[in-house]
Amino acid sequence: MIKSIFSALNRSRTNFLQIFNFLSKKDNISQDELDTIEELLIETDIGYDIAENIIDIIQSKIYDKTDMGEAIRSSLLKMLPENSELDLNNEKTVLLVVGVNGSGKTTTSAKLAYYYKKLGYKITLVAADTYRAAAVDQIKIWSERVGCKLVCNEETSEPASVVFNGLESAIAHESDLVIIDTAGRLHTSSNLMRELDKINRVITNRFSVFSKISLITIDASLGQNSLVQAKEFNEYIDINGAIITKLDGTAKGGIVFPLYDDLRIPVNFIGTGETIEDLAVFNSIQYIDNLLTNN
Ligand SMILES: Nc1nc2c(ncn2[C@@H]2O[C@H](COP(=O)(O)OP(=O)(O)O)[C@@H](O)[C@H]2O)c(=O)[nH]1
Ligand SMILES: [Mg+2]
Repeated sequence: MIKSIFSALNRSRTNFLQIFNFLSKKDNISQDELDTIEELLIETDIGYDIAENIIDIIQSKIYDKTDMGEAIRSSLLKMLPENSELDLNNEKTVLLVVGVNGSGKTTTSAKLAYYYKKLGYKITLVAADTYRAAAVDQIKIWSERVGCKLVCNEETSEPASVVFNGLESAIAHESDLVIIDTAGRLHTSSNLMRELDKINRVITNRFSVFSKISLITIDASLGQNSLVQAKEFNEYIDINGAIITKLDGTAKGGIVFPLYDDLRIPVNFIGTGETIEDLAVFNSIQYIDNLLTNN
């Protein structure tokens, strides 16, 4: 698992190493050189503000390279919460998985079911993406693989009603954890958000025995675009955490920083492949070390 994050962050790490390598030979630095460094930083998806922060550190520590590396590392570390583990508080919990089409909601819902089942939770998976028949088939296969209960209702196209049935069934079966996979695309985002709001209300108004955690799946390969998407979802439903998916691909991974810095959305898990095992708890120290160093 550690190895796959390491290779995933290769593109960003190359930029950081290029910067450190360049700086190791310099005692002063021109504006042009700083601009080039800033471009390399922005390419990693960390965003403009954080790139500026790093530039300030570089300028102030140009005479002390050891200190510079450590200062950059600790400024990045300070930007993220210390503990990223999702706290289920020993309460009955609903994980509502939202995100744009193709970002990995269904796959991640199955991965989460597998992860928590291994920890001893009794899981109900709810297929609330009622718009595509293929979506229900896909999640059926996953739930069989995980070995957990699945609630889907092919007779209704009303996601909030599937959620209602799912939660009733979870109570009847004494599940501790309900994972709800939602749809990602309706013709307009306001329709999608209205529908998520309806699902939200069913959970909070009718099933207050469950505490609710809304998680967004973010396709890391989309870079800064995914930040815009997260912002939009966060305006309609309060997003509590994120799962960065497809970190095994060509993603740069810097998105983790502006996501928390701008939107206060912590990353709880990362997805590093297409099988149910390819999910790991996000670890900020490991992540930053993989981003900055070659070992
Ligand atoms: N490589 C890789 N592919 C992923 C990951 N998560 C999801 N996928 C793939 O992305 C595609 C869309 O995933 P899906 O779960 O159907 O997305 P949804 O539309 O948001 O439900 C599928 O082909 C998945 O196999 C990941 O962490 N790594
Ligand atoms: Mg899906």
